[in-house]
Amino acid sequence: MFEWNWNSIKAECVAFLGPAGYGYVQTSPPNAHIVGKQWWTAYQPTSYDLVSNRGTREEFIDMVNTCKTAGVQVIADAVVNHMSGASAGTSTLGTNFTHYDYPGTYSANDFHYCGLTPDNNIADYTNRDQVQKCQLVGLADLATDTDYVQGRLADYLKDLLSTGVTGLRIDAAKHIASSDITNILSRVGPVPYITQEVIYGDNEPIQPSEYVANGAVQEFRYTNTLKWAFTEGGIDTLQDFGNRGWLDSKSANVFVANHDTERDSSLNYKSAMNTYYLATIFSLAHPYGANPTVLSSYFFEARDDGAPNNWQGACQGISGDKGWLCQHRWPGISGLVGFRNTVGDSEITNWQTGTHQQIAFGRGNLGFVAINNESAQWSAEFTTSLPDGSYCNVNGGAPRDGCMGSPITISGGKFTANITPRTALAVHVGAMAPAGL
Ligand code: AAO
Repeated sequence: MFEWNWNSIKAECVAFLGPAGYGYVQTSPPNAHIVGKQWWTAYQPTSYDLVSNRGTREEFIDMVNTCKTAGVQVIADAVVNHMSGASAGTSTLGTNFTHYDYPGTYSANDFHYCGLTPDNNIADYTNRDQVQKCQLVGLADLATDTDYVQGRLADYLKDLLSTGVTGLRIDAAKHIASSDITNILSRVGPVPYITQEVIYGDNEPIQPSEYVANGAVQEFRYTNTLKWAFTEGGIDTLQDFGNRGWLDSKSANVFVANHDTERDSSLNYKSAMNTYYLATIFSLAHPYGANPTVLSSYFFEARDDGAPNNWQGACQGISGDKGWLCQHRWPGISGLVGFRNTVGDSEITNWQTGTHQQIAFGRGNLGFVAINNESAQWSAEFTTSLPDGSYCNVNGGAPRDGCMGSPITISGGKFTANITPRTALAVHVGAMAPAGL
């Protein structure tokens, strides 16, 4: 829930996320940061007080507890590689800082001065020392290899856990040696879920696989490959991710877009011809990536555009296409959350293709999905391993009050369908059509 404030997430856990079956909600960074309206101010910490543009410590704790009661655990985005990029300023807490001095938290000897580039900034991603000891885009680089910094970061993470948080996203993990993260986490104790941002780059020495001992790792090759497949390569190339040299499925945190890639490189809500929606349906239906993430974000014109409406996430009531996008509520996305919860880790069965941009597959005998990423209708007979019966098409959303659209009748494992251009169909045993439909 990129940039949503705590009160809004709290309300959304009860109103939608819990009932739809989302297991976790990931928040933007909760700690104090530089002031400003740009979204990325959140990625320039000034201290570990939980006072941000998104709310106070009390509001954060209230949100975490309410979400947990609604069945949704909370992942906090932990910015632990660096402090601010400013030479001096005031924080969201109202205190003053300079680039290498954050009174009460860090002072000059807690930072790396890499001395490897003229401005101490990373210039060459093929140089491991630069990536881990120089400054990422001018952000004061914490000496995460020192006892004090490791202890201070562990204290912050312990404090987050004490609020009830059970998951952490480790921001810019590539810029911290994996062994330093291991050390910090050993001081924290068990953390139920960790995902680390380690962007795979061609010819870079630091590999995502170095980090799996600490928890899940974000697999950006998946993000890039989905864009390629849905826009040019063909989605019939996406049956198997097992032998590409990527992260193992159980360690891979996958997504169609995150808050950076939606601005820079991946499919996003502006993508033509429904490819973003269909790719998200695919990522929830396909078993690769034990932990798929759905981005919920907001309309933007320029890269830096900050959150609308004073960070007050809302899915209704603010002028439609200029506000919060609420992707987590899109019927096909929330419907596929129920699909994924039902099919669990079942293997792919009954893989079928039409053209290169038309695929269908089952998940054991529990679910079946067909994706038509083609500008023509896909009329076919599909073979499934599902029990005979009448199913709701959950691409229309969760069937709380009956199916949206006509039910799909499976007989002898088979059904026929006319799938309209650029749409999908998904059925599972947890969403049978009510009798009489
Ligand atoms: C802001 C201003 C800056 C200013 C700075 C300091 O924009 O102009 O210098 O303040 O005053 C966010 C924003 C930044 C913002 C920053 C701080 O994105 O614009 O800077 O907050 O406010 C690298 C890191 C990765 C990082 C990414 C942005 O490895 O960790 O850069 N992401 C996280 C967050 C992000 C945040 C920060 C870190 C900082 O998710 O929101 O920044 O806390 C290659 C490398 C990657 C590298 C990228 C971009 O990736 O491999 O490691 O990410 O380049 O430099 C293909 C290639 C792949 C390539 C990718 C690029 O996929 O295969 O190699 O394309 O798109």
